[in-house]
Amino acid sequence: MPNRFVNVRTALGALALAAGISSFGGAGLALAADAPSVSAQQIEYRQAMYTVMAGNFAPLGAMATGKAPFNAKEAQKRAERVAYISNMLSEGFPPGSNQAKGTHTHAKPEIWSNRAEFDKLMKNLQTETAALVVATRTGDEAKFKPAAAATGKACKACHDKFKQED
Ligand code: ASC
Repeated sequence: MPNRFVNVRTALGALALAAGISSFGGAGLALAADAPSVSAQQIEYRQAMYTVMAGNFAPLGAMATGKAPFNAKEAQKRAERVAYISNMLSEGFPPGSNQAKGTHTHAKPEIWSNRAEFDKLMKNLQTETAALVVATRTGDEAKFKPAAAATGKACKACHDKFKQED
């Protein structure tokens, strides 16, 4: 589990102790009820990663499909971000973060019940985004286009299986 979530809980516990209240006491309960649950934070964290992912893949998609002119420097910058984030995504799906009260998630339960397949598709994304970085470093549009298309395919393969589109 990523440390930042553990730390929030630890920090709340320390706060409750410092105030001299039991976690079963009224004030302790109020504190716990006001704080977002650990899994709600995890869901928000992974959604934030996908937002940044999409924000950086969009200009790549536009260049790859001719909706925007090819800009080698821009393509490389965006590709590096997409590759970096693709290596962080898996940590957004720790055990027990399937659902949380008050938070909408698009993550299907199969992510946790068929983790090997999810991990395989995630690894594929990492492979394709790494290849996209290599392609953009050449500055060659002809190398960029198929690599961007392959990355889009890797995104879609996982969405088709594990993302609820509602
Ligand atoms: C995007 C975006 C996605 C992917 C996917 C690729 O720009 O937001 O989720 O590309 O549509 O197939």
